[in-house]
Amino acid sequence: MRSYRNPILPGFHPDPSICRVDDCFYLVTSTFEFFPGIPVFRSRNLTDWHCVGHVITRASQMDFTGTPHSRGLYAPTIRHHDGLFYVTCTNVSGGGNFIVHAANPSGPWSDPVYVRQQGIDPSLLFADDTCYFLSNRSEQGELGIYMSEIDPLTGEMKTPSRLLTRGCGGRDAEGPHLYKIAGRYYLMLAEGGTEYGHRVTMLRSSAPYGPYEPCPDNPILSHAEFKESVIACTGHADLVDDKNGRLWMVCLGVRKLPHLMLHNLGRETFLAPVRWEDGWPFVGRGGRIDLRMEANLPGGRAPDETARDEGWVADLERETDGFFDEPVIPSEDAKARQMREYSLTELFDERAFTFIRTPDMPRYEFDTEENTIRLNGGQISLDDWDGAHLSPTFAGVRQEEFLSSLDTEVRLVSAENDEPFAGGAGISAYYSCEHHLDILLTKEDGAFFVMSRLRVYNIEQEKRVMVPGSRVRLRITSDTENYHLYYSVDGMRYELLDEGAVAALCTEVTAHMTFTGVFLGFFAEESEAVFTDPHLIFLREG
Ligand code: 6LW
Repeated sequence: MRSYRNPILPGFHPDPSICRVDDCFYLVTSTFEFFPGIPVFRSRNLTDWHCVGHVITRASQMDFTGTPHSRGLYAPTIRHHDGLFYVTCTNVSGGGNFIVHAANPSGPWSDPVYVRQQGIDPSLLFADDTCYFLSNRSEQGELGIYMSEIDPLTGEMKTPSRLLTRGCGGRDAEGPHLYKIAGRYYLMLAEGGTEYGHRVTMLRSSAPYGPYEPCPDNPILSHAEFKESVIACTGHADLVDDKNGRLWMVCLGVRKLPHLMLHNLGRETFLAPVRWEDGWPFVGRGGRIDLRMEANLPGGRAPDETARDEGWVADLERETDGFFDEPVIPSEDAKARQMREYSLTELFDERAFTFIRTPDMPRYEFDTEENTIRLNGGQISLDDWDGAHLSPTFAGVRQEEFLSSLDTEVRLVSAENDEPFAGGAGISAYYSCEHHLDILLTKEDGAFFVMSRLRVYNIEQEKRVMVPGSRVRLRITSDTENYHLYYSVDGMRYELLDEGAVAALCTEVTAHMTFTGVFLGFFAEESEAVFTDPHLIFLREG
C-alpha cells in the first residue's frame, strides 16, 4: 500500500477521462475557451502526472475567437483502439460533438470530424468490432443518455441514436461512460448537476442497448451528504484498470474554502481505488474520497515524471526564505506543507502556459535562457469590455493551491520615451473577463504608477501609487481569504497596495454559470513589456 494525495491534478482540471496503453495511463480534462485545448497527461503510477501535449493546438483545427467565458470545450473522453488515440468532446460554441485522433498522444491530433448526435459529454466504447458513441441527447435533441454506432474516423452515424436510460433519479444525467467488463455492459453516469449535489451512478446490462438495471448501492460516489469534508461536488468520473487487474476511478471534485460553499481553484481531478464485489464497483471509502488515501498503486515513475516530484520540498524554512509574508501561511505546522516552485523553464517543461482564447502568438516571446517573457499587448484588455470575446495578451498558469505566490519584475519598454501612452502591463489573478484582480505598471502625464485594479462583475476598484521608473517588481500572493497585491521598487522591500477577497474569484459568485478556476498570469495592454525572473510558488497543506 502507498499513500497518495488528492487531488492528483490540482487546480482547474475538470471532467477527467482516462485510458491505459500497456503500463502508461493517459488523462484529458476540459478547457472551455482557453488555449491550447484539452491537455493530455501521462503517468505510470496514477499520481505523478506530466503534460505530454494538447489535443487542440491549431486555429485551423478549432478557433476560440468569439467564445464567451465557460463556453467552448466541455467534457472530453479519451480512448485507445487499434494503435490510435481518440478524443471526443463538444464545442458548445459551435460545431457540437466531434472526434479527433492521433497515433502519438503528444500530437499532432487530427482535424475534428463532427457527429450528428447532439448533447454534451460524448464518449466512445470500442467493443466487438463496433464503435459506440454516447452523449446526453439524441440526434433530434431529445434529453436522455443516447447511443449510436459510428465510424470514429469520419464521425458518420451508422445507426440512429437509441435511448439507454434517463438516469437513476438525479437531475441532469450526463457524462456517460460505457465499459464492457466480464461480458457485461456497465454504464456510468454523472447526475445531480456539477454543483454540490453531483454524484456518480452505475447501471449494467447484458446487452449494449439494455435494458439497464441500476446498482443497488447508487450513488457509487457522492459527497452531497458529506459536509465535513473539504472535498465537494464529486462526480463526472471515468474508470480504468491497471496491469495488475485493479480498477481505478478518476473524477472531478472541488476543494471548498474553509467553512464555505465556495471554490476558486476550479474543479480538480481526484483518484479513488475501486473494489469489485458481486459484479458491482465500490469506490474509495464507502463512496467517498479523501485528501490522503492509501492504495495499491501501479507502476513506478517514468523518468520524465521524477522531475516534477523533485519540485516538492519539505524543508520550508529554508526554501520559502521569507518569500511569503506572514498572512500567507495560516498554519503553524510547516511539516504538513509541501512546496512546489516553478521557474520559467519548469513552466515550459510542464506545458503550463495557457492563453485566453486562440492567441495571437507573435505577441508572445518566452526566453528561458534569459528568463524573460516579452509581451506585446494590443488593444484588447482583460475586461473584454465590448463583449467581442477576443484574446487579450495574457499568459497564465492554473492556480494549484490556495497558498500561492507569483512574483516578477516588469519593465514597461514602450513607455520609455516621450510618446503619449495609455497602456499598462502586470500580473493578474484571473478567473474570467468579469472577475480578475490585477496589479500593473502604467504611465500617465510622464509619470509611472503602480496600479491595482480589482474587477468583480460590474464593480471596479483602482488604487495607484507613483513609482520612480519604468521597472518595478510585482507580486500577487494568496491564502484562503484574500489575494494580496504587492509591489517593490528596490526588489527587496514589498509594499501592499491592495487586497481582493478570494470569494470574488469563486465559481459560485459569478453572475452567469461558469465552470473554470483561477489562473495566475502575465498580461500587457496597449504596451510592450518585459517580465524578468518570473517565479511561481504553490504551497500545499495536509
Ligand atoms: C460537463 C458536464 C459537467 O460537460 O459540467 O461536471 C460540464 N459535469 O458533464 C462542463 O464541464
